[in-house]
Amino acid sequence: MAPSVVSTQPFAGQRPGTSGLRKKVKVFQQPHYLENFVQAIFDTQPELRGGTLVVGGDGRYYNREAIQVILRMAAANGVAKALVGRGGILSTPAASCIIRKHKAQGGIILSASHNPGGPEEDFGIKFNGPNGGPASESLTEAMYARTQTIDRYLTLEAPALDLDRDGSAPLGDMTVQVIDPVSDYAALMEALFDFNAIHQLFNTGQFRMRFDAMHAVTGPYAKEILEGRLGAEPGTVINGTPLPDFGGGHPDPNLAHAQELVAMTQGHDALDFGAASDGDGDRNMILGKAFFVTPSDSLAVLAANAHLVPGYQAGISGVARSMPTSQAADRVAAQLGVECFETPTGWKFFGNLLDARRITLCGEESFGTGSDHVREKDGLWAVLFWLNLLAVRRQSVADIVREHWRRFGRNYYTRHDYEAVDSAAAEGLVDHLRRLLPSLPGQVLGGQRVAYADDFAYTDPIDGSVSERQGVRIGFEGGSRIVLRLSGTGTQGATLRVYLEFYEPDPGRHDQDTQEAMRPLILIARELAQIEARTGRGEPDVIT
Ligand code: VG1
Ligand code: CO
Repeated sequence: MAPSVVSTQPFAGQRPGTSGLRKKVKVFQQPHYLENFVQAIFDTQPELRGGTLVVGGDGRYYNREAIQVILRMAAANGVAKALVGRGGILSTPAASCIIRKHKAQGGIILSASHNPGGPEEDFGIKFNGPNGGPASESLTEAMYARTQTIDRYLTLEAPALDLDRDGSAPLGDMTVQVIDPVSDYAALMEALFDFNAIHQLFNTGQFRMRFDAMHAVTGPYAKEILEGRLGAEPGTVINGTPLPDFGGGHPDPNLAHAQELVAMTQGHDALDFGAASDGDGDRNMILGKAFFVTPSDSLAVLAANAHLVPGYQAGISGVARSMPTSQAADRVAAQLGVECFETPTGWKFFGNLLDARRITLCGEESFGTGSDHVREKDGLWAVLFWLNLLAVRRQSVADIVREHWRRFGRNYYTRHDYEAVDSAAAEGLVDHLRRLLPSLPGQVLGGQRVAYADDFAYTDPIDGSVSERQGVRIGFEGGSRIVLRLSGTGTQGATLRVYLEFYEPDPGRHDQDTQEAMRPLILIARELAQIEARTGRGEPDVIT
């Protein structure tokens, strides 16, 4: 089988966003569209020649077809071995784990994460490097640049491979090995957490939980780990079979999209613990009995309690959070006497800090938490971490969080999303804010004085690379913040994200309703950014 060279022409717009290239399935189905981007990966990643490539995805519509295309192109581009998850399935954190464990030169993950799936919905592709983490900004820029000059790609004429049975088969000069998508990942979890303690917690019969896989990739992982290895009752995992259209929903674990699970944690028969993960398994939502843990608080609680978990019992070296994430973790880091970093949005910015062992834990407000065990955020990992804490501390989720607030103060936090906004209007809004920034410091808005106002820029402390224009920050004396940025993962118009935070040290004021408590700040943000006038939207589409 000799590789064939196919002529092609560049497509506009193949620039990866916050997490890979995401477009409508219909866009990816255009002849040569996927191929061009995949060839740009091979052209910018010479280490893959003669190396090992991990391939898998979240099971969404077009996953299997895309994997066959990628495997033929990998063989034609001289990859020696491809490791593919059975059925084309690999969660994002499992792919990261497998790249590291098998010392692969990289991995291609097919996912648009929490975006809906199906013929009319979204598809995505991202490249992770040999450390198991998302390609850096300079690498994704190099890929993008390559897509703009590409004139050929390499592939093989070959029939589709059977991806549903474990084992090896040749494809040209490459070996394709179909592997169990779960076992390496499950073994890693078992090495980090006290499975006996969690098993005992389930055995008490006093503890009831559900894990909502949202018809997405974590179903098989959660079933094997929670029901199989930890002895949770059968049926603990709900919506546990990955479906190409995720059952028609948004596989996004938040209060808006995981309502079925949220309802189970409320009322007279409420669960003790509820958790959910997203399309590709890297996000998590943590719920207690009638209690929602904000992702920002979750990171802070995990950092404060890490020493109680076997994998982190020696302590943590540092913490990092994305800029819009609340400053709750900063307070823990200060008390532990470890470093704390503020990075731009997106997991790729944590990679260098993790590789350099400057941080052990990191997280984002967007339901992402993780550690140095892989180089991606990891939904099931966060759930197991919480279960381990519940088993050791023998307290409810709410009690653990309330105690945390008493100790560190509470960072009230909310995010308001305005989705599918006209792109020009959204750009105009951000430009308007940027122009406003120099005049804000010192001004008193709604009774609070502005301490600083800037467009966030980040200098990576390890390689010195600079990332600018990462979101508008307005900080007040006393710790409140308003942050605004445009999403880099959407596929339709623009999504405006408004992040709001205020700090309350007084334990007597820790039980306020979040939206009520944040009202003054919400109004300041709307007015400053002229949201309604510029976008025509009076209220956000999604509040988390
Ligand atoms: C969003 C989140 C960001 C996250 C990214 C990928 O990006 O805000 O924190 O890293 O999604 O997550 P944006 O640019 O839309 O705000 V995942 O689970 O969709 O891969
Ligand atoms: Co995701």
